[in-house]
Amino acid sequence: MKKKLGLFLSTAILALGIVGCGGGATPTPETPAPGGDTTTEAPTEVKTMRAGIGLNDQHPQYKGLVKFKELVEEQTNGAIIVETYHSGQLGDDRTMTEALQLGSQEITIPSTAVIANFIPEFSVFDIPFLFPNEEVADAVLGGEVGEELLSRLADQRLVGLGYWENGFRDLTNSRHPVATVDDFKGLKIRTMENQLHLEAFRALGANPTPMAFTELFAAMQQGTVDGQENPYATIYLQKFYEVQQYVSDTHHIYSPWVFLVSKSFFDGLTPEHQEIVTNAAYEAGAYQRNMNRETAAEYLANLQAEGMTFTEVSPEARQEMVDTVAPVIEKFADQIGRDVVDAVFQAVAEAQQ
Ligand code: KDG
Repeated sequence: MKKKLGLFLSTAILALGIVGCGGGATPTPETPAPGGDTTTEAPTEVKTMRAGIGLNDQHPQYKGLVKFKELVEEQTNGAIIVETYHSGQLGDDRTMTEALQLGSQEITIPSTAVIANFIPEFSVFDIPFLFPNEEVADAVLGGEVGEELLSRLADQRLVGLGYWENGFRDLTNSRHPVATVDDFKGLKIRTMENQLHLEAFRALGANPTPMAFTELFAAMQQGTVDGQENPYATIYLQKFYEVQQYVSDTHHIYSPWVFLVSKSFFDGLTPEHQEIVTNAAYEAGAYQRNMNRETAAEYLANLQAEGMTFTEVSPEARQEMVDTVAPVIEKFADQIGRDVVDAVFQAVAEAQQ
């Protein structure tokens, strides 16, 4: 677990690759290409990065992406154009990640739960109740183990330019308030497409169904599922309150995103442009994380104002949830990799000292 970001970046910078210049039949981007600085010389070759996410254009994730676009286009003087797409316009999270591998899309920002389908070690961040708070998450993800996991993406023809924040996930449903483990019984819950999530919800007594985010609203509306779990920002901004009645602060998983770039595209950039893109992804990530944290309480209040019933989970009830899912973590530890699990738990312990 010793590799550092510097080593990873210099390896990526040295690697030779094919330039992905964008193109192809895609929907119209949501943000226009920049006018550019007319007083400066126009770049000879313009490269396009198509960036797609699952959430809508009101979400802090999209606002962070727009920030990234502004930084990159300004700092490359228009030599790199970023087209932004939201609401699954380019496909669901898994499809977009595969498109990056193929070089037919340049950027996506999926949850680590989705990335675990490509690199099982990423499921370490799907361990329920792993991070007690955001500060510990920042320390672990920004530390050695977080960076080392990002370096493993290269094997999957992906480049990981830092973690962004989806946030603590909370349960909603249309049936009844959930305050204790008993209340999960029989609830049909949509989960992300991730084995650990599925088993954790089974252990809690729920009846989980994996599903792409793009299908979720309709599934709740049609009653195919009773509920789902996501941070307050998503529950509010995606208008889940229109089809869900109860929300509980289960905070069962802190969900990180990874800012992914197609490796074939990244390898084809000049070292200078690689640095601009890398720094912009980190800067926009910090901007997005702050926005998430500043707005979470407001979004919960908005959900209640929209008529949702809020249930607070007591410390005792949360501890019962922790104990109930503990055997699932043990079961998955080998699949994730004991060395990674141990390194993450150690980093969590150190961050709390
Ligand atoms: O853009 C990323 C989103 O599609 C994803 O993070 C949504 O958390 C999500 C989920 O529940 O699928």
